Amino acid sequence: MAERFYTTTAISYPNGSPHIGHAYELIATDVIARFKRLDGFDVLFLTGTDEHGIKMLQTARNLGISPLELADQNSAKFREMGRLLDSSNDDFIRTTEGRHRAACQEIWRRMLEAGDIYKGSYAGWYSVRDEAYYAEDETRLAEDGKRLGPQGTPVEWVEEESYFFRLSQFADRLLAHYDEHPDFIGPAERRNEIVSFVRSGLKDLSISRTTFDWGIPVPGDERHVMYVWVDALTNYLTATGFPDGGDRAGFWPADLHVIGKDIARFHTVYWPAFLMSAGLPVPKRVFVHGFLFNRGEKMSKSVGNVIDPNALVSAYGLDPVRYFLLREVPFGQDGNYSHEAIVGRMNSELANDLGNLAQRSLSMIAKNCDGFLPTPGAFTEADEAILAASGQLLQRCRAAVDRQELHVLLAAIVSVVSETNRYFAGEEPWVLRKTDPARMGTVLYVTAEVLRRVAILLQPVMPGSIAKLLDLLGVPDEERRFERLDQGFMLGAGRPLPAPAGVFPRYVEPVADEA
Ligand code: ME8
Repeated sequence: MAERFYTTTAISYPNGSPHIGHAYELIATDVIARFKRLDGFDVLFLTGTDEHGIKMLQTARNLGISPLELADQNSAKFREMGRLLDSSNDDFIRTTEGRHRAACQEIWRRMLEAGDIYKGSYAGWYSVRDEAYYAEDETRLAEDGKRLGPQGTPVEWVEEESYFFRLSQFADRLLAHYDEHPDFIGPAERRNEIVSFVRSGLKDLSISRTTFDWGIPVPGDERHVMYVWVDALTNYLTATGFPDGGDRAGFWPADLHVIGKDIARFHTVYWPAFLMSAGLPVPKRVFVHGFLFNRGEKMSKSVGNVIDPNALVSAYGLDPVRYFLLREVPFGQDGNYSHEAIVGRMNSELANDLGNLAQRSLSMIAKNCDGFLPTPGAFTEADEAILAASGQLLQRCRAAVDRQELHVLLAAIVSVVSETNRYFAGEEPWVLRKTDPARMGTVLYVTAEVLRRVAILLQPVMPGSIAKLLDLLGVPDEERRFERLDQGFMLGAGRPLPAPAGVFPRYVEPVADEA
């Protein structure tokens, strides 16, 4: 039976439309899921929306609709974004679903039974208008002596009954876990930050609210709703069928949670502590990616520079956008997006290096070999060198994907494509056409074989365009999995190839309409 692999994105807040940060995370996780499927794993890939909590309630109130209406409208936009981006997620979870309520209530019961939940009171500066607590340093005194919150609304000192989770009791167990599982948090810088945060001591966590009811009721005390992060994190378990079991139960613990840097603590401190308390296994790895900035500026709705993924895809096409986002920014670091950068990558690496190589070699086969893949003669040193370099790619790519170094995956492939271009230029098959047609056939065969290897490995990143390229190379669907990159398997000489066609168009600046 195939080995299982379970990966997730964070679930997004549907209190607005999806932006490029959401698209980035979904695309990256999709590449990992597709890579694992092609590599023979039985994959479960989950994404979805995080629909409870005060933020949703406030946004809905401002819009004059119910929080569920808001969630319905925007969750549909996130689902739509998944389709637009060609995301291969196997499930899309909404935290307002019945299956999720059951899972949250069960994990709560288990934490309670373990003695890790107690009732206490929560105190702080509370804004009735915002329905939110603020820390003292988030508030300020107005001229009339009234205290105001960050939104300028009056706050008052309030004490509220709340359930608490004994997070303070978990520091040692968490530190031991980080120690025994050095790969639990990636990349390493994030791991170090979390370890020092936990070393500095943990406070118990307030995990219920009574001031609003847009959430999952606490079992046995329905005046309380669960703190949104207890609810949100549990989504990963819900999708495996917890607590009922079923077909997906074997997917827990998750192999990989992919999240952004602002929510690392929730996933690497709170989440494993909740699971340890409930007697459940902890996920194997949490990978923390960086933030995407619009030319260095953080995106926010108030700054008005949120990039709509729809706009990007219609400007450049889906696959160039997928490629660009993973190629440009080392995964795990912050990065910038700009029109010039995407056009640069698209035209130099996709249209020129890969697209032209395919177009030139396949057109020569069409013209000079009657459209049949030529039969190669004995391989020269140059042939062997490029075949060896492309033959090592699978191993390099696997290692990169297992560490979520998606930029390393692409860099490895790009370097083989460059090397193949040098090989092709150096062998001058257009000269050989006259002087040594048999040798020309060998060069074209080797080039097509290297393109096959590169294309098979690029499928997860650009599924649509690469499917076309593999069609042009005469690779049938059943030969597109990574097992076909094993030593010994090569393109069958003599296959008829379809008429060549361009796969990676150049980006041309649209000409402004003359008035
Ligand atoms: O945090 N660049 O939801 P969310 C890259 N509901 N990634 C970004 C980004 C940017 N500019 N902006 C946001 C939540 N993200 C919670 C998660 S999980 C149990 C609950 C990432 O809609 C962000 O880091 O604010 C997070 O991983 C994801 O998008 C969803 O963010």
